[in-house]
Amino acid sequence: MAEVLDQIAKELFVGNAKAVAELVQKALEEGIAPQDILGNGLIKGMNEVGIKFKANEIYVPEVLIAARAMKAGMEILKPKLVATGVKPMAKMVIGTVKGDLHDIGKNLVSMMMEGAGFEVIDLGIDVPAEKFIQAVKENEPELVGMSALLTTTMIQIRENLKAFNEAGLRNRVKIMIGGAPVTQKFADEVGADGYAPDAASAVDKAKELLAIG
Ligand code: B1M
Repeated sequence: MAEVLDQIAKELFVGNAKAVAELVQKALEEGIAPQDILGNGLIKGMNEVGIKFKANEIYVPEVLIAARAMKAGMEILKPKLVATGVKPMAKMVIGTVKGDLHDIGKNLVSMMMEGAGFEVIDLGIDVPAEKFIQAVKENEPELVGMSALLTTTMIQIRENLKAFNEAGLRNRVKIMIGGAPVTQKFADEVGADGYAPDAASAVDKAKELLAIG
């Protein structure tokens, strides 16, 4: 594998946004295919971030800095990927539920999902059921993610699932939930398809739910 791709992965892991952007440009100039740069450079680096984060060897600030480096690389790469018609692995709509303004964890999940090759449509915070539903109708994602940080707002997830059922959309998407007060038990109770305790596990769970290798 080209040396420049290893360098991209390494610089992404340490969060060096400037170096990542320059190396992506260099890789393109060397004639490396955009999907190779994505898979064997950027995503490879971000996977490593996920592994270390899950193992508590690095923490939220490092992940945020790595995600910023990923973004810098993607800004250069995205137009080339679009031009070569490379499709994202899958599409995900994500948001923090109605009444809840916490978004740090949700943003981390979004970044890790993007880092893994998903297209993420982020609806932001305080997202009512109708907005999730509208976004699913408009974007036809395979996956919907709901984040809740308060015991008073996590019950909103139950309402959202009801609304998805009533709109006849429940079987069209997989629904993954998370956030500090959310548990697997709660996910089972409300009938969500999956739960993930952290952003790196969210990527694994999403791939498992969508049967992506
Ligand atoms: Co708030 N807050 N807060 N707060 N806040 C908590 C959550 C709280 C535990 C603090 C406490 O009392 N000890 C408490 C909740 C108690 C409870 O309900 N059990 C609380 C409270 C009470 C409140 C207010 C009500 C305070 C008040 O006004 N009286 C108020 C509510 C506002 C509202 O939402 N309506 C409030 C406000 C705020 C701020 C705005 C000041 C700020 C949020 C800023 C922001 O997000 N932009 C804030 C913050 C920062 C926190 C704490 C300190 C940190 C949360 C955080 O970002 N953690 C928090 C205490 C704490 O957790 N130590 C607290 C870091 C983040 C990376 O972790 O979000 O858990 P987390 O995300 C993880 C996982 O949970 C998971 O992956 C992430 C990364 O690994 N995950 C998912 C998250 N979403 C996922 C989705 C998935 C999968 C995994 O699939 C879709």
